[in-house]
Amino acid sequence: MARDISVILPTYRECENLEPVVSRLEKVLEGWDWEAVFVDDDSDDGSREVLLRLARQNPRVRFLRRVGRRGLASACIEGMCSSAANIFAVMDADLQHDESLLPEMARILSREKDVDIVVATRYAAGGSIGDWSRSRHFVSRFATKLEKKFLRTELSDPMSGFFAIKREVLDKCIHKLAGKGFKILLDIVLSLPERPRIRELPYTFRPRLHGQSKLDFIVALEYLYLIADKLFGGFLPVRFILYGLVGLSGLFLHLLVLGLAYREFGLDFFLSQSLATLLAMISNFFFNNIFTFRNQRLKGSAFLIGAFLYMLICSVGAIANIQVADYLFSLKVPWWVSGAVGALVGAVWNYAVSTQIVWTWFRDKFVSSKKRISLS
Ligand SMILES: Nc1nc2c(ncn2[C@@H]2O[C@H](COP(=O)(O)OP(=O)(O)O)[C@@H](O)[C@H]2O)c(=O)[nH]1
Ligand SMILES: [Mg+2]
Repeated sequence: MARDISVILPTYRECENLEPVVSRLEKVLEGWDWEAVFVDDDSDDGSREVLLRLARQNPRVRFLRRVGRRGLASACIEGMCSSAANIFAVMDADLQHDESLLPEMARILSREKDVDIVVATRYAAGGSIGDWSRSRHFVSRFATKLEKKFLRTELSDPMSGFFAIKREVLDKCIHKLAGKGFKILLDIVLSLPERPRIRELPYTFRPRLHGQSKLDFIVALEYLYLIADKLFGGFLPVRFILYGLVGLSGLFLHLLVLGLAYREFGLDFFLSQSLATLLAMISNFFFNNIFTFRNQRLKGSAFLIGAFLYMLICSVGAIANIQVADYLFSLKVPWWVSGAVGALVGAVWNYAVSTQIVWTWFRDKFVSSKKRISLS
């Protein structure tokens, strides 16, 4: 017998919220055949002990422990895949989502044939977004506008993390899901072959009582990444676009330093180009580590050794760069064209080799598998 509804709760360091969330579910879902699936990414705050106890005491509670990985979207997907229910509701485990909406969600999806997904929304009439910080407000509104302009899913709150979906609807898109980042709802809606029929239920987003939000600035990046992936992913990998953008910022810095050193301070062209190359290399490593390879980000000693390795590899590119630039300059090509062509020659080498060596080979060898947690 399949349960009526399975509530999937992704958790990371929510130790104090786990028991209260189960009691609230018991209250609101009385009369339903429900289960709660907690998907915890190996939290180190004692969540595991609490979840084990809850799962042992209460047959409605299940606990899926993931190790070596982080990521809200993939946690939700795996939680749904582990369940035999016909309706899945994805809900945060931090008590910010209003669980009293769950019976209505289950009612709509079990009785109404023409609804695929029910979304609890913070923006529709009657809904509110509680006590978010101003930056979070701004990011959320910006992302929503972006989504409305480019993707037009007709979701009034595309960043909502509280929704319910029928099993057969999920089945239609499960192989296409990016499964990355935080915005699982948008991922599902954009991966379905046809526009899903959506019903929205407004609610008030509650303030957090215990624990901390894991999503703030990063939420914007992940969200933009998902939108870019859906827009261009088919023919141009987003990582390549990011590498290109970081490279452009490096080129800008390169020309700025070159201009200052050569024109303003009257240094020799060869020396100026070398200095510009070194600074651009450091800046490129830093930003690639934050943005382009954020899923494999190097930290602590791995960051320092990785930076050294990156510079070593890039110095081969840099030698080619400086030689080419110096040669062009000697042919009376303007300083800024010589500098830019040199930097481009170096960039091709850097991308090809450093990607493979620094963020793949070195990381696999140096960073212990426990620390090598990637956001998926
Ligand atoms: N399994 C898992 N859950 C996560 C991860 N990051 C956040 N969560 C959970 O996802 C839910 C929403 O996260 P939260 O930080 O409260 O986001 P906010 O409400 O948007 O500030 C909470 O239940 C978190 O514990 C993660 O990497 N893995
Ligand atoms: Mg929250």
